[in-house]
Amino acid sequence: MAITSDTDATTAGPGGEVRQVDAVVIGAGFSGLYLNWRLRDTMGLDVQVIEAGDEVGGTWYWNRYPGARCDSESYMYCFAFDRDLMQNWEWSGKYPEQPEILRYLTHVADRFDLRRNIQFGTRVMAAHFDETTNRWDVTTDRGDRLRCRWLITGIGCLSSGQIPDFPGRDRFQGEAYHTGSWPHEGVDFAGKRVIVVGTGSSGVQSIPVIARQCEHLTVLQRTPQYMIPARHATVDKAVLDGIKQDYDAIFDKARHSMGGFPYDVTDRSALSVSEQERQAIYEETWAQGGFKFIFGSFSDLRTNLDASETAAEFIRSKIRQTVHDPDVAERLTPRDHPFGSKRTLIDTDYFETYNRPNVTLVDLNTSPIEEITETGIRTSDGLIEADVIVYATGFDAMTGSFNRIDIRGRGGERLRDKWAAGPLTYLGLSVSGFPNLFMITGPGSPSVLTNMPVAIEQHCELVAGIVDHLQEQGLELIEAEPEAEAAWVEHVNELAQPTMFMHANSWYLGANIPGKPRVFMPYCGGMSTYRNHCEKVVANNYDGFMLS
Ligand code: NA7
Repeated sequence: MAITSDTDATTAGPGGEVRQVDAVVIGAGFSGLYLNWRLRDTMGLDVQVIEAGDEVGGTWYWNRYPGARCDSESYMYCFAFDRDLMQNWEWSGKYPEQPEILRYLTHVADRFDLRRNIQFGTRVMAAHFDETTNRWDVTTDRGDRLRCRWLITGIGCLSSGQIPDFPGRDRFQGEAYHTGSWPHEGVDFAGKRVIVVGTGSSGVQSIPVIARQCEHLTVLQRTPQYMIPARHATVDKAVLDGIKQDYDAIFDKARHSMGGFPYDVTDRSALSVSEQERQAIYEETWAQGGFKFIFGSFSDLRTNLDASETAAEFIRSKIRQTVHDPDVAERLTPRDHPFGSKRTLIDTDYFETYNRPNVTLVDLNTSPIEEITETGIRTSDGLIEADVIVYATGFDAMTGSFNRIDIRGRGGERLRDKWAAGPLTYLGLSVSGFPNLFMITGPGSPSVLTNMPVAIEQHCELVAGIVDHLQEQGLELIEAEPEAEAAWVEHVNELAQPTMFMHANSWYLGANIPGKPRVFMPYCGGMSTYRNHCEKVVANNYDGFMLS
């Protein structure tokens, strides 16, 4: 059976009239919704948003797999641009589930009447900069042709799902799904034999839920992961009301923090305390759950291998305590990469799931996949028969969604050619040779290393400020200087070098996609430093940009 995937795209149609607008925004997730409101309603621009899905939501429209949940706490995983919106929305739990986030985003779209200039069910296929008109010419898979002054991408960092090219992949006759393009009607696992391939966030969230629903679940694991318990719970209304009263201060703290969270951050080294004290601190932050284990325990878990190893060993001991079968526990125990080198995962009942009699763990390092057959997946240990295969195999992160669009700048230069050896940007926002193109949370910005809505709002506000400035000054174009871009790329690389991030094969480095250049893509200097830097750029008359 064909695998459902959001990566399908038809070619551009013949096209009719060219529609002139001020701005084309690609995507109607958090970024596109906020930009639409900001540019249209506060600046009076003629904006056209183009969205591939049939509703708003972006990531949260597509990722509907069982157990899909955000690992930022709900009271912080929202917009902060409108006080009434913040005060009126009620989150139900500590971590918001996908349906609740989607409800929130549809509520935002309703509240600000955002749908009327969003074209749904449409993919942007190409965007070419025309140097004679200083405009972007945009075409879609429905044959639309638009000409705009500003081209802004809100296409997400993890939107191009990837299913590895396993031999025989298309032979499977059962149901097969990628977590990132899950059927909207849901999947009935009752009485079925299921295989989940992959143990990143999507696998780890879905595995416990699928295990409870299906007859038998086999998990195919390539890399065991470090995980911190979420300690998910319903949110007491009184607590939420208290937070709301303090929202201004909370968001201010988040905006000026490392990760976009309003958490108190310690500057204590894991190596500066006694073993007993260290264990006590780990136990305390472990009991709180979520990212507080990182931010609230020690400052050097992501920068010092010895410090990181103390956290790794603590988590390994928790796995041993939780998983009854010592052999299974050992296979689930990460040893080949340091704690903090891959995306830290937040789980609910993940390790406990392996105590269920209907769950089997297969280590792909000792039993590699040989082929997919009509009835299941064959590893070197034999055929695992299945009715359903769930590919929780991740995304062509950060650059994949750009490469799917034929973006061409000055002289017809293709963005995908320019980025052939890794993404080149200034501030993760702008690319030299591609005037008036802005990328919300593009590669080279804090993006995926932060609480996304905080990063998104900062970028959208920066873009709105730039557009406003150019309009006020009667200027036509803004474009990154090649030298500033080169210096930024070097800076982003330099920052990453001493961190744990360089010690694992992660999607941050493009390592999950065969042939993708190994370059650390996000900016890891922190939200606060990045924000300050951007403010200086603006204050210094758009330092690093050419305005004309
Ligand atoms: P991830 O985090 O990229 O996880 C993908 C998983 O699939 C991971 O366990 C991979 O193993 C595994 N994988 C990928 N390719 C293969 C092949 N060829 N064979 C076997 N296993 C494979 O994607 P998610 O969707 O879980 O999460 C993405 C982000 O969404 C997440 O970080 C959050 O920010 C939200 P590997 O670890 O590479 O060995």
